[in-house]
Amino acid sequence: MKVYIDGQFFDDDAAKISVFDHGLLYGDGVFEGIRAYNGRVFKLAEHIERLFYSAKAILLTIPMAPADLAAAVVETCRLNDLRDGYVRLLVTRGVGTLGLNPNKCKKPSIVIIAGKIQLYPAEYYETGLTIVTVPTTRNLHSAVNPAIKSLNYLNNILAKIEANNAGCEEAIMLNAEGYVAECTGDNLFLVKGKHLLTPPLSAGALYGITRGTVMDLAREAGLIVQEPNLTRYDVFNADECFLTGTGAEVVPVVKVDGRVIGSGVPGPVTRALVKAYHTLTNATGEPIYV
Ligand code: PXG
Repeated sequence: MKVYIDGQFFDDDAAKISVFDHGLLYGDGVFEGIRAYNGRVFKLAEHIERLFYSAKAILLTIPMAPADLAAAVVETCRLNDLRDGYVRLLVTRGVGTLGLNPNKCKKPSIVIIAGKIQLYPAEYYETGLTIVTVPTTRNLHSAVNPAIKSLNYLNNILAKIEANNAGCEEAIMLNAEGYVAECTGDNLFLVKGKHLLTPPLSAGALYGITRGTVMDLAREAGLIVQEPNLTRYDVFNADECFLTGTGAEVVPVVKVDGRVIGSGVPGPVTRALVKAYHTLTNATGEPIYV
């Protein structure tokens, strides 16, 4: 594998970042998780845009123009003969002192890893996930804003550990007010009649790129897409429930906190959206090989 670091490519074992990089010392940095399908990078411009928004929010100047960064992602995929895979793009605050002051970090580092992704087992898409609500709540907007895809994912990692301890792969995270925010690495959707519902970004959901894509696909399919505040009660009484994310794509949920959702099997709307999403991922995106 060839890993991109600050304009150069390194073999796996030579691809290293300093222990004095504040990305490691403080989780000070931002990242994106991107998928490639069928020789194309899916929604690349959207991921680059979100990376720049995250960076702006933490006053991190990415030392590269968006178009050049997008080209570097494609180049990294090409050098690794990637047709279907996963790209981790990150920007760290860079090497600094042992104090947390980022002003001591003179040069942010850009890393691009193009590899394979560990997917959920295929059976989950057939039978649906069982998930739980966990005690760790989503970050407050007044703290590290949940819209920032920062290198400090500890809050979500704690929620993931709580999910795993309960024997589940994913977990619903509520916000501090008790409304549903999202899952640890996925956005949450409900189907209720002709309506497709997902928590608003103000509830603490990440501005998920798969979320946006699925909302578009749902509108095209004639569903009424809304973003109301949602509670666990709404989840329990939905017709269908599913999660979206770059890694998970569109994955059905059939049980939440011991309550069976709808008929207990992945529903027709979820199945149709899974199919529409696959069609789109296979046919669109930034070409890697021209
Ligand atoms: N919420 C959170 C907190 C996320 O981290 C999503 C929602 C879905 O967003 P996208 O833009 O991907 O639709 C994410 C994304 C991983 C992994 O390694 C995590 C994500 C994406 C890809 C891989 O677990 N999280």
